Amino acid sequence: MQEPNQSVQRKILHVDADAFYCSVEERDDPTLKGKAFAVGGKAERRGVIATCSYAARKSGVHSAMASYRALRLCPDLIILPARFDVYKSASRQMHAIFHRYTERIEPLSLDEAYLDVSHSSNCQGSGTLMAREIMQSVLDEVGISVSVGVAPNKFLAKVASDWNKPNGLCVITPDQVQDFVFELPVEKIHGVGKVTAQKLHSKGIMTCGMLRQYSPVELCRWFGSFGERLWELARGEDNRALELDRRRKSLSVEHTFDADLQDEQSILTQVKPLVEDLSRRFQAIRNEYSVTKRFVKVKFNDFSQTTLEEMIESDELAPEAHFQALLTRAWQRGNKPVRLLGVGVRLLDLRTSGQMQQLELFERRGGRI
Ligand code: DCP
Ligand code: MG
Repeated sequence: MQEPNQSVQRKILHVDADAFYCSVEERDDPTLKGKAFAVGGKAERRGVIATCSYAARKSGVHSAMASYRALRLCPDLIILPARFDVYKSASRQMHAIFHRYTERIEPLSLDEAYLDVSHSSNCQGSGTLMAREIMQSVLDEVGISVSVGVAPNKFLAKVASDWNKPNGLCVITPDQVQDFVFELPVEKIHGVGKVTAQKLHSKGIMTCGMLRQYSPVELCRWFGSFGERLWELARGEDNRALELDRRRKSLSVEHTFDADLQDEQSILTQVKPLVEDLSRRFQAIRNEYSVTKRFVKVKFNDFSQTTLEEMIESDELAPEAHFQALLTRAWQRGNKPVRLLGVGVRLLDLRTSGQMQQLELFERRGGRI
């Protein structure tokens, strides 16, 4: 569900827990305090770091880094296995706190959410005071610290929550927006990844202030349709409403193998358990979605990767055979040993596509009348 676009001044909070998994681990084992530690997979099983403590970050360790590399950078690093149930429960507690302030919440991940408090009467409507209370309540009740950004839109609220991390609060009031954005490095802009940032830097554009010298036409010539968006964001404008109910667009499972798969045959034998896992997960949501496409992902031993997808035809063979055929084609693109395989499906949301009502109607007629 998307709320209607309003032109009224919004008051948005972006809340993001600090080193989330690690904060939860430290809460449950205070001897970890101040130490370089991480949550992730074992180096000898080719695991990766999910997150690491701020002490570990000083050595250059970061999320998504291979654990063996993290240990090379930081030999004393303690790597703990993930306890997802505990993190989920901490996340639920955080959300219960958010709900005291507003029902307009857009969750982005377990530890991160936008809150639209434009119409909240708590704290006499002060976003700053609500942010302080939320930080304190999460600390008291969940036992971890969060950082909060307060701003008139989503783009700036997210930048702000990162500004004074950890345990930081950053407020950008409407009259501070122009000054704040003027100095903002372009890589902080929502949607600007490494490639776009490099392209901007190569033109000498380092900050949003510099970006403002260019017209939307020029920016569109360089960046396609994203150019127009860049033009707006460089002025601190972002009219995106909160997505209050984020629906799934795809479902996938993937596996990193302990040892590289060397040839096509060994790849094909791995497809069955992956597809079974995917089917099992799909069962849980099959009343709400139908599938439109299947896709596969192959990551080679040099970390390059490729994905391939195809429409799902109505008269299909066993789905496993389809995934096998697709994986073979994807593998042939690199023709190298493989460290990771993934299989997935793109989903059609039956609720928003109107098919749910039809299905319900059909079932009621068929079943009862
Ligand atoms: N996570 C993960 N793999 C990644 C990135 C993150 O498993 N590549 C998990 C672990 C993080 C959690 O998601 O604890 C939240 O991700 P964040 O990006 O918010 O990172 P942190 O909360 O760990 O640190 P920060 O203080 O920078 O927000
Ligand atoms: Mg976080």
